[in-house]
Amino acid sequence: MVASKKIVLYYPRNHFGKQYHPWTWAPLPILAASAPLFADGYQVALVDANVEPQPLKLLLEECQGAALLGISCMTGPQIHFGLEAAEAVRSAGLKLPMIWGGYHPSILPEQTSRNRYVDAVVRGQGELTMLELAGRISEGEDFTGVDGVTFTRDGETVSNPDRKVADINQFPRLPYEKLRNPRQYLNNMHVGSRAINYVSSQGCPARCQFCAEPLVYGRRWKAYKPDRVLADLEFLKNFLDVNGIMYFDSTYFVNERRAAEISQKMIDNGLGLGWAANARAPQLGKFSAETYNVLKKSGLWAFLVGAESGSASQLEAMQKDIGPEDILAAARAATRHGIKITYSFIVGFPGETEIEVEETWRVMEEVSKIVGEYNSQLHFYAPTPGNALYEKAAQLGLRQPQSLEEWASFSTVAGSLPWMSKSFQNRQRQREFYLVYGYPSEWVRRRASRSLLRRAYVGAASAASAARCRRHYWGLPLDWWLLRGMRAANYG
Ligand code: B12
Ligand code: SF4
Repeated sequence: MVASKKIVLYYPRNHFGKQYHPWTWAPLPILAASAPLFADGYQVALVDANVEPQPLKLLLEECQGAALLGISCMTGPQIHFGLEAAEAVRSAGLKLPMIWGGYHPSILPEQTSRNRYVDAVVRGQGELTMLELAGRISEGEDFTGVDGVTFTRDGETVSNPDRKVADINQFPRLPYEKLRNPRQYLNNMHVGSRAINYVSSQGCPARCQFCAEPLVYGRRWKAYKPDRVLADLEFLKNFLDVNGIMYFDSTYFVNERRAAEISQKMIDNGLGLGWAANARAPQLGKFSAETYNVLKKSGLWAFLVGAESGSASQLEAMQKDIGPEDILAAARAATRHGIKITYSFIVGFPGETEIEVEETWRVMEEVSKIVGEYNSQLHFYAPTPGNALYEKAAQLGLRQPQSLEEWASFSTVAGSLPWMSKSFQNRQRQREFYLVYGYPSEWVRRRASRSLLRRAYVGAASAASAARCRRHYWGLPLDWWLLRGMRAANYG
C-alpha cells in the first residue's frame, strides 16, 4: 500500500545569535538529497530555517500527511535547532519517521541514532540512501537492510553496511527552482552582484586531522565532469540571472585538467561569471601558466586557501601535508598571474605554543607583503568530533559530549576551550588589527573614502599599524584601545 509520496527535508538554523556573515546561502545539503526524490516523482518540501520567519510553523504544516522527515546537520547549532524541530513534530502528534543526515550524524552515527528523535541516520553521501529509504517508507515498509543506514531499536544499535560512494555525475541537477523563493539566495558580493553557492565535487583526498572530510568520504574525491558543471552553471544563469558563483566544494582544484577545461568551456560559452573556490596551497605552486591564464579569463576572482598555520610543526602535527613555504609559493604564483588569494589561518590548536602562534603571524605578514594587502581570515580552533586533534583537545580538558542532546549545547566557539583564555583571544585580535591596517586591503580603503572621520580613522590606524609591523613591536597597545573605542563609536 502506498502511504504517501511526500517527503519533507529540513535545514536547521546554523547560528545561535548573529549570523556568521551577511550572505544567505542556498541549503545545498538538503537540495542535494532531494534531487533524486524529485526525479522519481516525490513531492518534496524543502524547509530552510535560516530564511523562514516561522520555520517550525511551516515545518508542521508541511509534515501533515508526509511519509518522512529528513533533518540535516553539522556539528554546532544545527543540532540544537534540529532537535527543537523534531520535538515540535512529535509534540504535534505527528508520527512520521525522522531521518538525520549530514556531517555530524555521519561521524557519530551510533550515538546520534540513540536519540529518541532519530529513527535512522544516513551516513555520508545521501542521494541514493535517501531515495531507497523514501521508497521503503512510502510503501509502508521498514528500512532494515538499507545500506548506509544506522538505527537503534529496542536499545540495540544496528549499522547496516556502508554504501559505496557513487559517482555524482549520475545524480540529477540540484533543483534550485524548488526552493521557496530561490531569489533570496542571490548575494551581492565580490564574485558578482547576484552570486549563488554551488558545489561541483564531494570529498577531499587530503587527510588533515582536524577536518570532517577524511572521516565522511574516506579521502575519496568525486567530481562532476566539465560538461555537467557547464550545464549547471548555464541553468543558474538562465534561471536566476546569476553573475557569480561561490563554489562550496571542500577542494575544487584537485584535477588541474578538469579545472582548466571547465574554465575553457565557460569562456567558449560566454558565461561571464565571477567565481571563487577552495584550493590547497601545493596545487597552486604547480599549475602551468596556461592553466592560470584560462582560470583568470573565465572569471576566477580568488583562490580560497585553508593554510591553517604558519608553523611547520603544527602543520605536521595536523597532517596537513604542506609547509609554510607552500603557502608563500602559492601566494607568489597567484599574485604573479593576477588572481587574488585569500587564506584562512587558525590559532589556538590544542597544545600550540606561543612560538608556533608567532610563526603563524610571521607567515600571515609575509603573505600580506606578497599580495600587497592583508586579506586573510583569522579563526580560533573549533573542535569537531572524530579526529586526532579532537582527541588531543579532550586530553587537554575539552568536555566530550556523550549524546546528541549534549552536542546540542556544545559550543564550537573559542571561548569554550579550556586552554584559550580571553586575553589570548584579545592579543590575537589585536595582532590581526595591526595587519588589517598595516596592509590595508581594497575593502578597508573603500570604507575610508565614505566620510572625513572614517578617512581620519583609517589614516591614523594605518600609520600606527604600519610602524608596528615594521618594528615588530606589539607592546603598549594604546593605539589599539583608542582606535577600538573609535571603531565602537562607528568611526572605523
Ligand atoms: C557552507 C558551509 C558552512 C556554512 C553553511 C551555510 C549554508 N546555508 O550552507 C556555515 C558558514 C554556516 C558553516 C558553518 C560551520 N561549518 Co561548515 N561547511 C560548509 C561547507 C563548505 C559546504 C556545505 C555544503 O553545502 N555542502 C554541499 C552538500 C551537497 O554536501 P553535504 O553536506 O555533504 O550533503 C550530503 C551528505 O552529507 C548527505 N546529507 C546532508 N544532509 C542530509 C540530510 C538527510 C536527511 C540525508 C538523508 C542526507 C543528508 O547528503 C548530501 C548529498 O550527498 C562544508 C564543506 C562541504 N564541502 O560540504 C563545511 C562543513 C560542513 N562545515 C564544517 C564546520 C566545521 C563548520 C563550523 C563548525 C566551523 C566553525 N569553525 O564554526 C561551523 C558551524 C556550523 C553551525 N553553525 O552549525 C565541517 C563539518 C564538521 C562537522 N563535524 O559537522 C565541514 C564539512 C567543513 C570541513 N571540511 O570540516 N559551514
Ligand atoms: S584539505 Fe581541506 S577539506 Fe581537505 S582534508 Fe584538509 S582541511 Fe579538509
